[in-house]
Amino acid sequence: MSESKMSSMKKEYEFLKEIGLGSRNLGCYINGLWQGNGPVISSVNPANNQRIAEVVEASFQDYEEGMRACAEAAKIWMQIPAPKRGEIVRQLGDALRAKLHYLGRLVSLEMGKILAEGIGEVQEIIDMCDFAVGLSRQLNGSIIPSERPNHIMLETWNPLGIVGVITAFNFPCAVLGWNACIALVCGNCVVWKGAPTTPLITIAMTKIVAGVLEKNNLPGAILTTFCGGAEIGQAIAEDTRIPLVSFTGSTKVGLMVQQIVNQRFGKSLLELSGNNAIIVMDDADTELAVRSVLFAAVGTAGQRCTTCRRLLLHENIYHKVLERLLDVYKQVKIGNPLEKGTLLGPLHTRASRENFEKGIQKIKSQGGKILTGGNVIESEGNFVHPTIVEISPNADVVKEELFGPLLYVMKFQSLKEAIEINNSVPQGLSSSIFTRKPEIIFKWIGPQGSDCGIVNVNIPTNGAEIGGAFGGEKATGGGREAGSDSWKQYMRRSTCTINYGNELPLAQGINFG
Ligand code: UN1
Repeated sequence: MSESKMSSMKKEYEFLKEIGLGSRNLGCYINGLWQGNGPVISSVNPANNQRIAEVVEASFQDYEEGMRACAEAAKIWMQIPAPKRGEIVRQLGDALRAKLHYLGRLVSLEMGKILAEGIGEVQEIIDMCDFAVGLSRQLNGSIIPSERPNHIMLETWNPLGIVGVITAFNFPCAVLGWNACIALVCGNCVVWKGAPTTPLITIAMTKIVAGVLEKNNLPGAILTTFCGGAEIGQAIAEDTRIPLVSFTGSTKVGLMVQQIVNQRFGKSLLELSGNNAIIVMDDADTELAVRSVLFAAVGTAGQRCTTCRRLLLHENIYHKVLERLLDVYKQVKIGNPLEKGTLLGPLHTRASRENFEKGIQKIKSQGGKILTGGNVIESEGNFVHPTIVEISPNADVVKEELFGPLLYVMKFQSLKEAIEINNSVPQGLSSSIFTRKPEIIFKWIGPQGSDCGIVNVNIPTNGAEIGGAFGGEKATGGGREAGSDSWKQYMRRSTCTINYGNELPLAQGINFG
């Protein structure tokens, strides 16, 4: 089967050639070669529901073959010194820089987010590469004083072997970047299954990594990629050759993944649903808050896990902020995500649009009052209106994550009440407060403040930098990816006690015969 039949490709998609894509693409990168023996699927443009290209997904045989090659490659990769592995990741950063605009365009085309966000997503991987290069010289262990004479204790960090990465459609390549950059410098091979609806991004991203591996005469299987659905995800979760499975997706599926991985004593790293609030106090810079809410609630058409879903306004500024926000919402340009000036692109699939419609019905039935939007846009794409709903924080729908440009607004009287509302949902990913008062800021970030993994002040809930650890508590799954000391999850810790004397003193002073 020919991998690229460019002649049948529409003109607007011709840029795909630049990142190695054709009208029919093999979806598995196995042992340095492209293949695919599973079902043939179509990648669809969310702006018009027309086919962009075809992809051949993985079969179980493809999976097995890929895993075998990956396990072999792991033996080689873990022996390469960490700073040398860092050098490969540095080259990956450069390869991504060279293709930033093409890849960003593809993210926008296939996922549906606006071009600036598509490019931003690829930039996030480049930032991760830079971070990981530095990290490759800082995978430091420690020396611990031993209580025994002529003994020393060391803590060293070793690779796990293979890290499985299952990513979602909303960040179809950045989340691979968070995991893979760190996993690779830590000495692990990576097995990646991207979202079934963003296979072209999975393939294009893999081709860039493959190019770097090839150039350095390294086994292609250091990154093993499968396009596929839940069956491949399940195979990864069950596979005892994969000590760590990083999963991004819904709380419901994440719980299933965790249980399967737990059963075999594997480790899982979960980035699950968010339900993020912005609190605006009555001393806040309201203009800053409005701009932040716009980006956080409308950006990526409300399909980030960090999207602001709940806006908590102090009663003294409630009407002022709401009026301003409604005014700003009227000016949001909805349309083709690739066109300049568009702020709101389509939802990712037809099914997401239907879910949005159903969600609105449920919201109304639970007493939600639609202040703007609340309907889909009749067109060939998956467009919906940006929506603001006035609702009680106790309504059941408020506890659920509904992907779409949907914002619940609610009123509060005191900081204590606002924090209680913030913490009252099952999820615990991101949160933000707008205030200038130090006493409020420090309460907010302290033990009785926000219970989320990301606790912001005067910035949106989304758009986190890669330098910090990214992830959330409660039903968000507890995982931490990207920066800070997240790398420790991608390694196993060895506590080594070395006796360099001739006696055998025992710990705790035990005298054993
Ligand atoms: C996600 O939605 O899965 O903080 C990740 C942000 C981005 C990552 C979002 N840096 O919004």
